[in-house]
Amino acid sequence: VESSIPEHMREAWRKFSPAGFTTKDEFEAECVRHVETTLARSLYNCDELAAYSGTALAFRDRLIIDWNKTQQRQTFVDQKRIYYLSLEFLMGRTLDNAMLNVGLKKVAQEGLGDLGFRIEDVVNQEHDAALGNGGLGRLAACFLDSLASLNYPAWGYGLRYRYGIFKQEIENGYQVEIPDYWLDFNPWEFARHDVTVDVQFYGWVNKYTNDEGKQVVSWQDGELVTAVAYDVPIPGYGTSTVNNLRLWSSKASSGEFDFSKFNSGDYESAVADQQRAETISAVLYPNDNLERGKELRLKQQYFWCAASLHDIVRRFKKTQRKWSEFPDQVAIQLNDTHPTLAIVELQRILVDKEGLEWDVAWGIVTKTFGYTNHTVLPEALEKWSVPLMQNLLPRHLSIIYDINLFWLQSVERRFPKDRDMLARVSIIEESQPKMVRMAYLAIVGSHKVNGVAELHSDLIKTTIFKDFVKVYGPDKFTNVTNGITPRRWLHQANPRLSELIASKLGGYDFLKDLTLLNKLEPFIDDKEFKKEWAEIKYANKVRLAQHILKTTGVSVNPKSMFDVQVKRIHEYKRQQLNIFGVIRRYLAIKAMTPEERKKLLPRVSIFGGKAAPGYWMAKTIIHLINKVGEVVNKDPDVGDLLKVIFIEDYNVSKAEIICPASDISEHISTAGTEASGTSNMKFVLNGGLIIGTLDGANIEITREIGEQNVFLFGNLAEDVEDLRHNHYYGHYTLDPELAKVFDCIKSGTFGKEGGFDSLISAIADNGDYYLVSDDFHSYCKTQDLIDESYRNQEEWLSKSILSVARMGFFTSDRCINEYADSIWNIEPLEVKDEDEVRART
Ligand code: HBZ
Repeated sequence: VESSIPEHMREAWRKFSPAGFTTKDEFEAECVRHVETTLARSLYNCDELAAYSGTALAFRDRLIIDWNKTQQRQTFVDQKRIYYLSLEFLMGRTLDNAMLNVGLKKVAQEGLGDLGFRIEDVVNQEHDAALGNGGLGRLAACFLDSLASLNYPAWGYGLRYRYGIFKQEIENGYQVEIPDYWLDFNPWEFARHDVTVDVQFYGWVNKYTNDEGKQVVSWQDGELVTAVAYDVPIPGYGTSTVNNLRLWSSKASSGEFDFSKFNSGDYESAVADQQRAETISAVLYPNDNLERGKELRLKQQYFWCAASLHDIVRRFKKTQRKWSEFPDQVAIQLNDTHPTLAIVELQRILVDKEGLEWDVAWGIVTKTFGYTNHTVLPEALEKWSVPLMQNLLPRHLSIIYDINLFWLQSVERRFPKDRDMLARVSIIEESQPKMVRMAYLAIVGSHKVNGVAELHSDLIKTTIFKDFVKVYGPDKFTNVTNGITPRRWLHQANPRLSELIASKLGGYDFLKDLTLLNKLEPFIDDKEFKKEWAEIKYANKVRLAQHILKTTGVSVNPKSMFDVQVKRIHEYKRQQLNIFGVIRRYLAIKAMTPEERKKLLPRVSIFGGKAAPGYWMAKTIIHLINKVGEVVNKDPDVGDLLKVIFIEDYNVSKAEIICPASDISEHISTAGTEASGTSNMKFVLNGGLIIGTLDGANIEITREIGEQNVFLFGNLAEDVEDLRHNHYYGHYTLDPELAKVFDCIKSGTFGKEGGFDSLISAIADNGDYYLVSDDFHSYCKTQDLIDESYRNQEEWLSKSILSVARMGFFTSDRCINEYADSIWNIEPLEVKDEDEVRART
């Protein structure tokens, strides 16, 4: 490389290359140096935020040393890499995780103590990196952790949104959205102003025959926007591998910036152009499982795909390999259909720019990509209008038409004269306007398609993609059940439980091989162990109770059963079923004599989650929960027997407090709607039991931990269609107990009469699409069973321990190994000793 230091000068270089701190004193020196010089503060004005900054910068330096080493090593060895394309990376906080991953948390804790700070206060200063909506974005973050921890050569590619998911405030029981400007101080990113890509939009397609008689296609004019790379180091646990997450930020292209406007005095419109470019990466779309077809969203998608593909291709070209080797060097995984344009972009690069034959190029493309589907909900399947795409990405649209032509020809050969089949599998939907079906394009352009839990992967094969199974056969479709990283979701979120487990298992190896947890099984009847297990759960509940008191002003008794449902608010996830059940409980308490009440088991119902700002029904559900809370929490008849809490602004760092503190958590989606769910795994791993439907990963969790340890209820996925049909065309009867709940709401018990009519109507009058009434009775009976079970604390504890012992399967390490073996075909690469790396570069 031209920019490397000449051989004879490397000695001096090596002598002064930093090694990174390992001791407490070295940490303190680094921290103080950063506070005093990087931040220009002193011991006279160092608050917790400055202490956080100093600590973060010290750890950042540490990470960078290993990051550089990892990148050098990966470049030198140059084996196949995996590129994970995701519009969302819901990372949460970084410092605590970084300290644990490099094994220096104790050092930092003692060092900060010397400097006058408590590590928890320092860690709490950090702003969440909230570049995601929910499960899909958090999955991407868990995968990055596993990829690094398992030493896979991997890059994440995403967008550097200026505003992450909005902050949620609750005002008079209503959700209010506040912008999340999070970049004020972000020590974890490195702006690479030298790594840029110009991305083109609009313009027109020029097709002509060149001097050699060859058909040439070029995409001309239009406007350019520059993508600037921001790199985020991703450390693995217990390894020196530090991978890279590259996030693109948009700015006006310098080539494009119209200086004549400045010179002619049209300053305002010159600045406006600049702002328009910056808008592309300004904000994360806050919808989960809903697609709205906005042009800016399509711009985001192409901007990010084009920049990432250009970067990947640039890296590949440096190796001077033949194009046919591209799929041996590069695997690209599409996290949902959001990056599907990457398929089209690679085909465009290979055909238009590199001059490859269409079929050769297409062979390379399909070997490179894999596509993960995360939903079967029809309203979430992405479609883009053809006129919109024609205007914004004319060349891509024409490539899509060609892809579709060849695809339909191949279908026609297998199913001659089946016009319906052709119409059904066409990438172009013949609607008004025509639409590009992104999932179909993703399937046709990939060599593997996977769902995220067994039931979900079966469902995509029998419902939304069944014709594709007919054409391709079943082997193209596979399952990789989701998982979570035990580093964050056990070790970091629940350090005492992690420590207790380590004390019995002889160390922390289970964090890298979660199946070792099964060695806990012999302890399910160990009195001393159970006592400690129970104490830890109680302490975690006390901590959550403190958070609740501080943020809502409501005091909850940590001796009550904590019943938690935290996730995005969505009708299919059925928070309404939960709150109706709470109202039933409230009515039951009200009807009791004081003697009867004394026999009851106190409960705290805890909710949390954001509604998409435009999703009226979800916002109504939030409102109802808050109104029920207002009434119940101050009702003297009820006292401690029932409290209803809505935790504002649920996010990753709050999840880290909530998951370890639950006794029972709710995963109660209509069967067949939740692709997997991942919070179910987080709760069980932290010793909570779950109530759930036979949906998503609940089914596999049940299989692993045993039916006797899960509270299952409700109709099965296979029966949903018939039930719905009956709602519309048969005789519909509302569950009588649910009818009483509705009467109570309608009478104005929880605020203004009629305020919740739309919510009730959807169930009572409009077909009850999500089967709330069908499942209500079974839900309530199961809740009663939970009360009974909780009375027997000894048995409850045994269930809790046994469940944790059997959760090994749900580590994201297992997922990543499955993807690596069956989809990506990549091998781990350990970062060797520093000197060896240097000697060879
Ligand atoms: O992905 C979730 C699924 O609902 C959940 O069941 C699964 O466990 C998880 C990981 O596989 N899906 C999402 O979180 N989806 C989104 O957030 C989303 C965001 C933007 C969209 C569509 C979906 O345009």
